Amino acid sequence: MKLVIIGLGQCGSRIADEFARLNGRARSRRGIEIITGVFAVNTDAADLSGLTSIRPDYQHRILIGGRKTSGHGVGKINELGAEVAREDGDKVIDAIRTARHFFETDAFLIIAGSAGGTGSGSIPVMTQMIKERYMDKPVYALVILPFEHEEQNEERTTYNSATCLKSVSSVADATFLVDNQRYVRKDSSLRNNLSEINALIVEPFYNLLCAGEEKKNKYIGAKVLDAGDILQTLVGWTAIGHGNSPLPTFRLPFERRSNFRKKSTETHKGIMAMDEAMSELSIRCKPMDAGRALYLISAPAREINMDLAKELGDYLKDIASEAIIRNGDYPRGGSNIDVTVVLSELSDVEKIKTYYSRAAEFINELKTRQVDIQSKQREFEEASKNIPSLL
Ligand SMILES: Nc1nc2c(ncn2[C@@H]2O[C@H](COP(=O)(O)OP(=O)(O)OP(=O)(O)O)[C@@H](O)[C@H]2O)c(=O)[nH]1
Ligand SMILES: [Mg+2]
Repeated sequence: MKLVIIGLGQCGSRIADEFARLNGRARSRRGIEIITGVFAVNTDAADLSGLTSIRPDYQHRILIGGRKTSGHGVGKINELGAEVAREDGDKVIDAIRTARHFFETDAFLIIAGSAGGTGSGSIPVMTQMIKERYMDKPVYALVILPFEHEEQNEERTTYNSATCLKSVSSVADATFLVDNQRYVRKDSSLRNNLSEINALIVEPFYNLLCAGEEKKNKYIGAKVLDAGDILQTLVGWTAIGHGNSPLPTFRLPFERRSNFRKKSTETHKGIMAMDEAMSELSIRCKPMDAGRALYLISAPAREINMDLAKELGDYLKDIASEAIIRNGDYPRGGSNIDVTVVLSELSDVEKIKTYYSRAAEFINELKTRQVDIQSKQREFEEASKNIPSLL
């Protein structure tokens, strides 16, 4: 499957930069392309020049809102981010057309952090503009939710996230949710290392996008997971994850022939990898709430067999019993069984509901504060009523 990637704001641009590297890896290691164009869009000129892998020209690193922000960002006001996107979004639409292999694109993936200003405000607007312009291609959003410490310190963080999520989910074909905080738990030393978090965020897309693009027979699975399966799976709120489990590095030749013990070891390793994928999903959610799901097994050809595929299918059906499940196998990779899982059409996501209710409280508080301020101002004016003015 081939994507056009558009990163908005600092967070979105950096993750788009990471996708550019992912495509470089697919090209150099596997000789295939999974991305037809990568663009970064920001109101902040300095952030755009800090990227490393996206082409360094104004058609791939696009500055918007130059007049309003003088190239310094919108300072967390996502309404301003939305306004700037409405005014300058055409620059992005024009740039997309220049992508050399644009006609091969299966879908768009638009990325932003929900808590800032530029990305959070512009992602719903850009998604809508691109959908109107390219009606035949699905547009997916990848939204990065803030760290817990950001939510605790700043009400705007929650408010921006709520408005961003409500708006983008109403226009995007599917919205991938990525909770920054989940990546901190995986390894606490990552807290300050956003670039390592970004690499973890894009990793599950690697095999998923590569599997359907292979041309050589030996890398084509018995059941190929291609763009059609992915497009059919992605609807509404979506989580993605992957896990892997190492295979023995050395095996005697006679063990190659499938015997019962080897099969059950592989199945066990496959289940372990799927377990990891489920517990490392990009957002905490209940598999029971998924209306659609997919899994992809990637492993050396000799390790993939019918039992493994069936066991993983049964396992996923057990925990996501309401979901229509699609699957595939991808005979690639060296020393791991790798399992990618996508849960989509989620009917409930606790974290999003919390954003909505906290933002509603915040709006009420703002109204009360406003009334307070106005009455204090009136008192002040009243007190100065009998004082002569020098003007
Ligand atoms: N995973 C990840 N999160 C990031 C990164 N950069 C920023 N964030 C998160 O994104 C949110 C802030 O959004 P930014 O992208 O910095 O804001 P912006 O869209 O540039 O908007 P303004 O700077 O306000 O104009 C916070 O929740 C950060 O934790 C990054 O490189 N990776
Ligand atoms: Mg910024």
